Amino acid sequence: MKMTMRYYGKGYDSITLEQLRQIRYVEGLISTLYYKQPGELWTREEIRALKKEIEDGGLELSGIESVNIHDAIKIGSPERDMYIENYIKTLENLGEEGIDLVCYNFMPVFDWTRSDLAKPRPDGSTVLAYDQSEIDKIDPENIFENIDKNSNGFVLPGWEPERMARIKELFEAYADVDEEKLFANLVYFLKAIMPTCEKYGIKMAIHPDDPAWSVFGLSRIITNKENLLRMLEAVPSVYNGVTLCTGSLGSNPDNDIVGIIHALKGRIHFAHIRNIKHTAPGKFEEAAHLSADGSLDIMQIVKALYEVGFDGVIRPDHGRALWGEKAMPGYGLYDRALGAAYLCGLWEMIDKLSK
Ligand code: DNO
Repeated sequence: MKMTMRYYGKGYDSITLEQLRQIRYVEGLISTLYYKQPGELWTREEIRALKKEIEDGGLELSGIESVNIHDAIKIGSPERDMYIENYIKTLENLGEEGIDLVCYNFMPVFDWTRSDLAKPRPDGSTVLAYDQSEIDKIDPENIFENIDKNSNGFVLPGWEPERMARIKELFEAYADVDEEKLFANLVYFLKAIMPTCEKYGIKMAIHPDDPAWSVFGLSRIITNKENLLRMLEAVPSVYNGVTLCTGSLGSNPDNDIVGIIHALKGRIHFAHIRNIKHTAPGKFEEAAHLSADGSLDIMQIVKALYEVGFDGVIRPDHGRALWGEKAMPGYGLYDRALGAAYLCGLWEMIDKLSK
């Protein structure tokens, strides 16, 4: 496995390349062109500039998270073919620049959703938290405002203000997109892009829906083992793969992550490891990576990845906000660095003991 950290790029991230390089456990970065809107074409020059920025900082660009999917593709509206063409051109440009991993999601309107971006813990740190009963009180048209005013001034991934300004219109456009339609639109998209992925060796890694159930009545399909397998079987190319995000899948206590890892053997191209604590049905808060701090057994998860021969890119996912750090919620330096060290420690132990 290759340990990485997520980096939003100069001007967007509170963390510097020097800090990331000094974590030591980290070999590369996962990044994106943060200023791009879903559907916009990425040019080779722009991709090269991102690579250069990271390489000049002494690290490598190990993959992209995310190249976001335009709503027309998810809705299946007539302009989707044009946006798929753009996506293919972006993939070609990424492939020409040597990028072989792309993370994306297929959630309608919202990316990940939380009711609280800074829930205090008894130790004084804060975490992201989700409470369905709180979400039920919020009018979806106001959720952006809720999220935005608590984001420490950062634009959060997947919550682009430009899209959020059109939220009413977006909800209307998704009105008849049920789960079957959304699934068919995902398959249509994947079939169209696979030849390009195969040509360039680009592994597509769909990110699970977070939380792993329908929010605000919008369909969500990448939520459990059965649906993941259905999606992999519908487009059987090895380049059609998954981001194993423990926090997203783990939001539903019925999801057995170790079982999911074994079922997806060979198709997990990227892993996001974080722990969460279930506090009541539909309610959870994020935790330190340490198994004992949450409801997920991170050691068993890492062991399962090892056992299926996972050799892809991994990163510690969201961390707690520690030591007064002001950063993008979930993406501070300190707790993610602790997470990287912990995960590398587990991996080394499992690796050496199994030889
Ligand atoms: C949030 C992230 C997501 C993820 C996208 C992938 O912190 O896990 O925004 O990057 O869903 O497209």
